[in-house]
Amino acid sequence: MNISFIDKSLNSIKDKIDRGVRLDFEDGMNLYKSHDLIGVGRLAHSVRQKLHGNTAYYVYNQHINYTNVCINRCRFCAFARDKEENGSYTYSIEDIKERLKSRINEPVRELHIVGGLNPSLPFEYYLDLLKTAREIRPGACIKAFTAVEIDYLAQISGLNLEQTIEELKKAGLAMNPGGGAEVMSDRIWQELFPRKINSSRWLEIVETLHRAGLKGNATMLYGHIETIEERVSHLIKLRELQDKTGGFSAFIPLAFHPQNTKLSHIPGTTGFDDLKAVAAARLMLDNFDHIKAYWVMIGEKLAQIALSFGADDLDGTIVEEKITHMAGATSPKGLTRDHMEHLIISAGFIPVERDSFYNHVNTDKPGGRP
Ligand code: V47
Repeated sequence: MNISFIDKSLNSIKDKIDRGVRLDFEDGMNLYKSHDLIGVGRLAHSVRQKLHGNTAYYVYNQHINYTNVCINRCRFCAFARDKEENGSYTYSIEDIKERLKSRINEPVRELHIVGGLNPSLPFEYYLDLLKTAREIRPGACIKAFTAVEIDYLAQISGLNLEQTIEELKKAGLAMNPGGGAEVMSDRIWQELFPRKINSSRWLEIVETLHRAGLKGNATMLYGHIETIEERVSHLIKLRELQDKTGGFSAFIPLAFHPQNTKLSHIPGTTGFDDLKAVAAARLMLDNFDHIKAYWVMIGEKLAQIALSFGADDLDGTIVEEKITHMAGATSPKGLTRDHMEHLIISAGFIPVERDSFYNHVNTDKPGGRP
């Protein structure tokens, strides 16, 4: 493809992409430093089109944040509370049953289940949670517990890490969401989330999950105190693990929302940052099949545009997102399937409803709809 760049340094990156040569750290830096957003976006779009043509994915999902009580108290988080603090909550298994049953007439394909590290909950609670979800929603994939929660569960289960994962799998765990790594840098770990596992433990847990046969996602929380060097290095660490295990399904850039956090003085990300994060990820993560534009964090309008900047997936319909909305997100709390498809079609793509593993569902209907 012929692309005339405003930023001529993108020519050498294009040349590497054309020759199938992996981009290195310096290329990643150049992508992030470049002000030629359209040029970077066109490069990312060409890679996205090769992989997925005009397809744009979404999933019909339900989020359950079972508790916001958390001992980690990360400085970027507006969701967590201490046990006795105003606004703290923990769902009982009965509450979770009710939440699942309240949407039983909807074709939910994926349950996204994450929460804080609440010392009042025993390991059996997590097993019951999974078993309950599987019983009420046998047709949905249970995508639950980030590496941070898995590490914690291994501490309270009385089992080793591998055995803990096996028990969770037996109870219904099928996949892991990508949160918890934030930006893999010791500096950021010490400044923003020193009580949480560090990057080497996060990588170790995720590798163990992948080796146990569980696919998962990866994320990067950007737009706070990180440097672009740290962003590029984060992407390269993910790419190296993916080379080893092939266990990552999608990458999701997460735009930092500062409201109600200890970092509320930091301005939120800009549209430029958000599109650049999607495009740079598409170009650097050459061994990831999917890049999600998470509409909850970047808004549905920008997520739609991100489909032409390297993203191939808008994530899900959701309905009750809490983590970002407590930090000031102004996006809706959920999208109807019609609206999701409208966003995709009006951006020139073909909507395909998927399950958690990117199998197409409802394929007999145009646009994958029942
Ligand atoms: O790990 C916390 C982030 C993550 C804030 O795997 C914040 O399919 C922005 O991981 N501003 C949880 N972000 C969300 C997550 C996720 C979301 C959607 C899909 C998937 C998937 C995973 O949210 C946390 C943290 O990185 N987060 N606070 C905040 N103030």
